[in-house]
Amino acid sequence: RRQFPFDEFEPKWQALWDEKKAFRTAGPGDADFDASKPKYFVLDMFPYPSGAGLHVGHPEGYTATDIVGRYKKLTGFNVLHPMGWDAFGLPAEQYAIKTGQHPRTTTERNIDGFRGQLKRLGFAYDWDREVNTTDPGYFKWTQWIFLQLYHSYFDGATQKARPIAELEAKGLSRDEVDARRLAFVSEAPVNWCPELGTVLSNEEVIDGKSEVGGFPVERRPLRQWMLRITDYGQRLIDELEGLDWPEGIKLLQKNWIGRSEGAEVEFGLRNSERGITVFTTRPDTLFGATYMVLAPEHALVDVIVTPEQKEAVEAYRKVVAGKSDLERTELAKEKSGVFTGGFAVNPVNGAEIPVWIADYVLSTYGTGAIMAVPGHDERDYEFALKFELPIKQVVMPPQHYGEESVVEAKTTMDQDRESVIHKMVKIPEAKGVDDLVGIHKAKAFAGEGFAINSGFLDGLSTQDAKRNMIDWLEEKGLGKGKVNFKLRDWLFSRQRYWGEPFPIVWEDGKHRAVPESELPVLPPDLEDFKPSGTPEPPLSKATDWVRHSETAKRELNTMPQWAGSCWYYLRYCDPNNAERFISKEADEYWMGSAGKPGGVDLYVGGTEHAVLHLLYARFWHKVLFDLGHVCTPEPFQRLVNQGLILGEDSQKMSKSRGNVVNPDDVIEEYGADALRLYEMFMGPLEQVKPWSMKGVEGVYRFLARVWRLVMETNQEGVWTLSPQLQDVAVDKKVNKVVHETIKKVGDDIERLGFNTAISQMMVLTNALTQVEVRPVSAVMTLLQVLNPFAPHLTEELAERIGAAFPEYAKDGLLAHQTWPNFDEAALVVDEVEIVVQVNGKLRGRLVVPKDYDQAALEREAMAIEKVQEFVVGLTVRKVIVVPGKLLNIVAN
Ligand code: ANZ
Repeated sequence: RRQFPFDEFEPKWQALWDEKKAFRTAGPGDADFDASKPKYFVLDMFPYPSGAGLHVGHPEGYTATDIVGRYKKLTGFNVLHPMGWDAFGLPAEQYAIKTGQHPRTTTERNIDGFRGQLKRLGFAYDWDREVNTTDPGYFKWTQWIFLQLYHSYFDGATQKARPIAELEAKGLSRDEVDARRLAFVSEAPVNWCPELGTVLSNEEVIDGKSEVGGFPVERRPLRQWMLRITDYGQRLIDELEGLDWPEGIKLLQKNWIGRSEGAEVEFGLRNSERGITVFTTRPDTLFGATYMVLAPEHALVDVIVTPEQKEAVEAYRKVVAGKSDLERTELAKEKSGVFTGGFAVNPVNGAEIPVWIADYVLSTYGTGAIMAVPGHDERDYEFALKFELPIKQVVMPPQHYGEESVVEAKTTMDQDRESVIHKMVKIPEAKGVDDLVGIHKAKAFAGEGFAINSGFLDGLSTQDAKRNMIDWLEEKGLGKGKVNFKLRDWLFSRQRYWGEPFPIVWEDGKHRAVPESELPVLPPDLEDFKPSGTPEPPLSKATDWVRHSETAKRELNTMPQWAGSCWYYLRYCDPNNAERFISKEADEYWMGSAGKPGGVDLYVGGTEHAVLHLLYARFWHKVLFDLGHVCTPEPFQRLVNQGLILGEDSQKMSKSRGNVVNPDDVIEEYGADALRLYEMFMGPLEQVKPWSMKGVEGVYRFLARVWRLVMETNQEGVWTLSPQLQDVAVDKKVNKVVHETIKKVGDDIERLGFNTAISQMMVLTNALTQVEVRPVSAVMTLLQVLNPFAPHLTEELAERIGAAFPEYAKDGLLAHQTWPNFDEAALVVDEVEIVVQVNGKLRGRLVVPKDYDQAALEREAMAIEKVQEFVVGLTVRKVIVVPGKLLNIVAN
C-alpha cells in the first residue's frame, strides 16, 4: 500500500499546471512582461527524442535545473526554463529505418512520448516555448544562419567575421570570394562511413569508428560543404577564459583546438622551380633536417617522383589510403615509407636531402609535408634508423652544453643500429658521453637546450634560436612565423535524408544562395529515403524537387545533426518570431549581460558534448555576434556537467547488462517527487554515482513523513488533516531549525548542492515530527522550501492546509510565492549549559533555553540515564538550582 496518495495528486497537479500554463514566462513583447525584474536563463541540453524514451540520466540534469529555475522564480527573477527537441539527424533516422517507418512519423511519436514523460516529472517548463529542430518554422532560421555564414568571411586583421560583399566590392574574382566564405565547398579526403552512408565530421569519429553506431570509417576524397571554424581557433581558445565552466571541459576544448606555434619554411627542389613548404614547431632545428617527408596524398608527389620509384610510390599510396589518421600517427607502430627519388634543398645550408613519403605525415595537418629532424623528433628518429637516413644533432641538452668535443659528434648512419649510436657519440675526449649515449639509445632528444651545429644559431637557447631563425627566414623570404591549429574545418554536409536541406542551388557548376524569401527550403517527401551506400545523397531521388529552375539544381546534401542545436537556446527566447530568428529585445533581455559577460546563466548537460555541440555552438554564436545579430560573444556563461548514473552494480547502464532503470517504473511505484528527490539526493550533481532502489525507498519514506506531518488516516482509511497541526507560535528551538533550513537550502541551491539541501530539510522534518503540536507556519515554511524539489506533494499539502487554516491559504501556487525570509536573529537562541550533579558529583549536562522554567529543568535532569542510575533506591531530599549553571540533586 502507498504511504501517501501520490498517484492521485501528482496527475491532478500536472493537469492543472498544464491547463493554467502555470509556468509560462513573459518576455519582451508580451503584455504582462515585467522588465524591471532581473532575468535568469537556465538551460538543459535538449534531448534527441529516441525511441527508447527517457532514461534516468535525463531527470538528473533536468531536475537540477528545475530546482534552480523554481528557486530563482521564488526569489524574484524572470526565469526562462524551456524544453525542446533535437530531432534531426542520424539517431532519429537510424531508428526510423530500423523500424521501417518514415522519420517524421517516428520523430513525432517519440517527441510525444518524451513530452509525456517530462510532464509526468512535473518540470516547470514554459511549454509555449517548446522548439523542435525539424519544424519548418525552426529550420527556416537554421538555414538562414547558414546563409549568414555563406555570405561572410573572416577578416584576419580584426579577427572577426564580415560581410562577403566587402570582398566583392574590392573586386575579388568569383573564385577568390568563394574561397573566403565561412561556408565553402571543398574537395578533400573526408571521413566516409559506408554503413551509415554518409560522411562524418572529425568530432563524430572516435578511434576510427562512427560515434553513432560504431561503424568503420574510411578516408575518401569527396566534394563537401565545410564551415571555416579554424578561423575562430584563437578566439575559441582565448574566450574560454571568462567562462564559468569546469576546467576539464575547457582543457578538452583547448586540446581539441590544439594551437601550435612555429614556422612555415620553403625548401627548394633539385632541378625544379617549385618547392616544398613545411610546417615546423622547431625552426631552430633547420640545420638538422636530413630528409623530408610528404604525406602520400601530397600533390607534389607526382611532380617529384622519379620513374624508377614510381611503382613503389604508387603501391605504397594504395596501402595507406585505407588507414585512419589515428592508425597512421600511432607512435608505437613500425615506421613505413618509400623514397620518391627526388631531392629537396635545405634553405639554410643548401644541403640536398632526399624526399620520402610516409604515412606518419598527415595530409590534413600543417602543409602535409615535414622537414625531418631525426636528431630531435622521435618519429623521424625511428624512421631514420629504419631507412638508414642520417641523424644530425643540432640541440644540446642544457646539462651538456659547453662540452665542445661532443658538439663535434659525427652523425652518419651505418647498417647496424648499435654501431650508429656508438659512432655518433664516440669522441675520445668527450665528457658526459655516457649520458648522451643514454639519450640516443632511448630516443631523439626532443627537449629544449642550446643550438649546436647550426651556423648562426650556435649557442642560442632553443627559444632564442627559434626567434632568430624565423627572423632570418622572413628576411630572406624563405619562410614565416605561423600558428597552426589541430582543429579541422567543420565538415558540414551529410548524405542523408533526415536533416535540413541547404538553401543553395547550383548553376553552371557554381553555387548560389536561394533568396531569403524562399526559406524554409523544405525537404522533399520521399518514400525511399534510405542512404544508397554510395555518396549519392537520397535527395537526388526527388527529381522534381531537385530542379529549382530550368537551369538550376538544388544542393542534394543535408546539414548534420549539430546544426539545429547550434542555436536552439536563442530560439527559446523568442520562439514564435516569424520575422527574425530572435528579436533584438529578446536577445538583449534573456542573453544580455547587464555589465557581466552575458549568455545563458546556467547550462546543465553531459560531458559527451565537450568538443561537439559546445564547440560548434560557440562558433556559430561568435559569427552571429560578429555580424551584429546577437549581443554577447559567448552563449553559455556557466556550464555544469552532471555525473553519469550507473546501475546498481556500479556498471554503466546498458540493455545488454540488464541493469537499466526505467524512470517510468520508478514513478509508478514511488511517484515523480520521489524520483526527483532521489536523483538529487544520490550525491553531488557532478559526481558519477550508482543507482540504489534502497535509496529511492529512503527518500520515499522521507516524503511520507512530510505527508504525515499534515495528514493522517481516519477509521475509514481516508486521509484527513492531522489534529497535531495547529495554529500556534513556533517555539525558539524549532524556529531556529526553520531559519537554518531557509538559509541552507537557499545557499545550497545556488551552489547546486542539492543533496545537502535535502539533508537539511530532513532535519527540519524530524524536528517537526518530534514536537507534539506542529505549528502551521513552520510546516508551511518547510513546504515552501521543499517545493522546488517535490512540487506535487508540497502543492497538495499547502492546498489542504489552506482549506483548514484560511489565514495560511496561498494566493495561487506555492511555486508562485516568494522564498521565505531568513531571520538571522532566529539562529541565535539563548541557551545555557546546566551541569547536573547527584550529591555533588557530575552525572550529566543539559542544554536548555536561558529562561527555561525550573520544573521542566528538573524533569529533564531526572530523565538523564546516568542520574537515574545514581538515585535509584534513594529518596530525593532536595534539588538545588544555581540559575544558568548548575542543578544538584540531593538524595539518600
Ligand atoms: C621539424 C621538427 C623538429 C619537428 C623537431 C618537431 C621536432 P604539433 O603542431 O605540435 O603537432 N608535423 C608537421 N606537419 C605534420 C603532418 N602533416 N603530419 C605529421 N607530422 C607533422 O607538431 C608539429 C610538428 O609535427 C612539426 O614540427 C613537424 O615536425 C610535425 F625537433 O618539424 B616538426
